[in-house]
Amino acid sequence: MVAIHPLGATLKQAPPLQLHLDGGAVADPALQAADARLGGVKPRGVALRAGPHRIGPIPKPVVRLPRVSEFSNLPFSKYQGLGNDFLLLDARTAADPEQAFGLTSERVVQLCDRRFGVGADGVILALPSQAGGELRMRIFNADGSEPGMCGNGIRCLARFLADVDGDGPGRIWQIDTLAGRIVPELLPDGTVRVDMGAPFLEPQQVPTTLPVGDAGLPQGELDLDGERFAVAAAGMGNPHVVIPVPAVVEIDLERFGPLFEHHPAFPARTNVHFVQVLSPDHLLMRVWERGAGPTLACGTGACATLVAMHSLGLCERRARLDLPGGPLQIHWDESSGRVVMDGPAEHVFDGVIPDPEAVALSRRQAAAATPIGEPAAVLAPSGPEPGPEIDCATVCTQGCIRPERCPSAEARARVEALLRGTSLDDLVSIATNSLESRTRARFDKGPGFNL
Ligand code: ZDR
Repeated sequence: MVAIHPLGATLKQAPPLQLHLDGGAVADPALQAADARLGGVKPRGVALRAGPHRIGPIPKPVVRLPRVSEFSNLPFSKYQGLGNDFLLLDARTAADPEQAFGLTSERVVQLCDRRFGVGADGVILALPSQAGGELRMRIFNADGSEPGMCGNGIRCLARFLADVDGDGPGRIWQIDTLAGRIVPELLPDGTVRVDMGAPFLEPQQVPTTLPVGDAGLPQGELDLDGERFAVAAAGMGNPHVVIPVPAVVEIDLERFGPLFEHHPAFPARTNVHFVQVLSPDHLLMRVWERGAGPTLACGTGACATLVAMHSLGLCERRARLDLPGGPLQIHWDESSGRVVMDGPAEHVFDGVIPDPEAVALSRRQAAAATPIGEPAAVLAPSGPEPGPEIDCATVCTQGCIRPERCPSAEARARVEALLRGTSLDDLVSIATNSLESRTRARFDKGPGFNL
């Protein structure tokens, strides 16, 4: 039986730490500095002029990953924020951005599958701006649905943009999302601070059928599977239900997560957060994400949780929220009403998914070239469109971007074939002749040639 934590009750004592995961908390002065900077930011939904971007002292582009227009293949980068992982696709310069990569919800589901695909909690597209920002973000959950916002995802997007464009600390992006303008900033320690905007506390904005209660946000008690929970709800561009409990470790997430997600009180379904108060500035959470299931972290969820818990009188306006993947620092600024989130975002790896049609064609060619019963001598190169020549030393510094036609792999294969088919004596003789002919060439150029 799950005990109900009475909403709005004053905190008596911090229960013992049960799922504590240590991590790099960000010092308060840094957050205060952010508040000062964020003071002038206009409310979400208002079309803003693209603000002047503060470009840090770090040099301009060093590495530029291939653009969608250059390949029929699908180049992606995988990033994670506290173990909430995403595939990042850069369609900022695509000729037809909305059609870029042929993304359908079925394709998203397949890409996110951890066994039949790359594996991720979601797919994020960087698109050209439409509402005055620098760019636009679209996010798709692992089930192919499209939420309005994603806190961990936008930190990952900021880190990705900085890596691709060669930007450094101090860089701020004005990013348009379905939830309005969101403003991430790269911090000196490599983590990302995000101005997440003001929370939505009206029931129809969340959306929820729960009425606004004494705490000033949607509240109520819900029956699930014979158990009763006191809950509060808040929107951060996507819906969240927050359920304070004495011990999150005791919650059967697989049982109650889906029941809350699909509860009729949340007509657009909801993200689900069980939260335990460790101290007034330290909360412990477990997350069930709409469209993704149990995840290691949830940025918008941590923001909604702090807003709900503070409204209920259960924590301060600024707190550390420990998620299974690590901590986030959240501050609900009193003067601006906006929520600021600090947390990490890390590059995991880059990859390329070959165009399925090119793969199919190449297999058909290989099959046609192989007499039945005999093995193929050489596999046909995959893909009918060879694509432009690339300089591996420049574009492949984060990993091979075109493994199916990799010039260095070809060169390595030729060298290996030479080594396999040549005796040591012959190799020594080749090297000696080569040295001799190069030396002779230098002397032939006459005196004064600079070695
Ligand atoms: C929880 C989330 N990953 C984040 O970090 O904010 C957002 C993903 C979108 C979520 N699953 C939803 O609202 O459907």
